[in-house]
Amino acid sequence: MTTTSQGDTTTPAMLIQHISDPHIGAARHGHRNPETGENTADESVIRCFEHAIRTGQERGVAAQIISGDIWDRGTPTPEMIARVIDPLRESIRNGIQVIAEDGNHGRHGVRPGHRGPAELLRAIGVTVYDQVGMHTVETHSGPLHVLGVPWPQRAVLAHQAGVDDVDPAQLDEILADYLTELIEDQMEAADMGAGEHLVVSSHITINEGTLHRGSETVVNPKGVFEEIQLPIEALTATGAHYVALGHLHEHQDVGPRASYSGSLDRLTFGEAEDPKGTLLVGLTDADPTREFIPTPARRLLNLHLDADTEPDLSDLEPGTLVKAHLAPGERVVPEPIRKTITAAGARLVKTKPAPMKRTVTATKIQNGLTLTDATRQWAKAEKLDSTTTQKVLDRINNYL
Ligand SMILES: [Mn+2]
Repeated sequence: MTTTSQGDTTTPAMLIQHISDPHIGAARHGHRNPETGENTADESVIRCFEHAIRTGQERGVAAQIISGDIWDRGTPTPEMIARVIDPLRESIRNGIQVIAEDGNHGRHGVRPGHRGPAELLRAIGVTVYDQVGMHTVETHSGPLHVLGVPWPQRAVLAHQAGVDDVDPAQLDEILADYLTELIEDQMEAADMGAGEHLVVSSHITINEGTLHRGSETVVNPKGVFEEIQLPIEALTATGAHYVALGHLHEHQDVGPRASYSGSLDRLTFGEAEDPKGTLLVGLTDADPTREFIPTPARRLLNLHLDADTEPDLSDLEPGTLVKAHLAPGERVVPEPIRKTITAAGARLVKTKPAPMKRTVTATKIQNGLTLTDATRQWAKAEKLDSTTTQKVLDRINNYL
């Protein structure tokens, strides 16, 4: 457990848990577990989710806020729905308030106007937001106000705002202004007592150049083109004690009062090195405290045979999933390395060949050049040394 940043020394008035992007049902790089018959990727994301929810219960949090992408798609199987409902029902039985939204993945495959899977959680007492709105829940530590700002899908916002016939280049700016006004309207209408806490929860991309997307763009290459972005100020200007962000899968703080807690598991090899977990957030009158609680995320290893053909694999832990980056010219992972991986109880799940060596360059060749001159130009563009150039010319001359 590490504290990512320390707020004021004031004793937290309320402890909440920020969870995001569980992606239940994400089967990437999974295989059938012979002991259980289940997909190992399914098992891993569920293990992370159950661990996160149980940790919040054990630490006696007042609320668990899930900032979107609970499921990997909008049409989860009944079993995947049950795997989410079971632990959350336990939280509610323990007197924990649960607040959640669908996120972009929860909307995929769901018809406009139809309910996404998160809506099913309402039946067990979860507070679900599907539009910009304030929700006040009574926790065991007092009232908590949660301003929900769901994933800002461009088409949905444009429809809501009644925007048509505008310059497409200005559409996003118009919609960002519209969304910011919706947030401001909610704050003006808010009824908050002195000393009460406000949290904003949103599945959103904050448009700051320093942010890292993590695996979100890989698991969802389309979604980022369907959304609009907001500056963080649009959310922090509410005066919220904490802004719980979801959507970007890399855990990162956005200033003293906002964080992406990050996905619960490692979904792609791009995040093999990233810590995964949830945040315990202590709400105070000043900046919140944030404690990162790691989840039992699966181990992924990028094996760079392109940099080292005889890597030291003595530390390889059982269960590790391996992606081999092949050396140039190799087409398969060499047998001894494959054997070492298997003997360690690890598993080779992906092989990436080195990029093809470029052999021909399109050099701009003028009309009327002799073959010798054209060859010299090409050799220069390819930065061939004089000896090699001469060899090429000799070979050509032999054919002439
Ligand atoms: Mn996500």
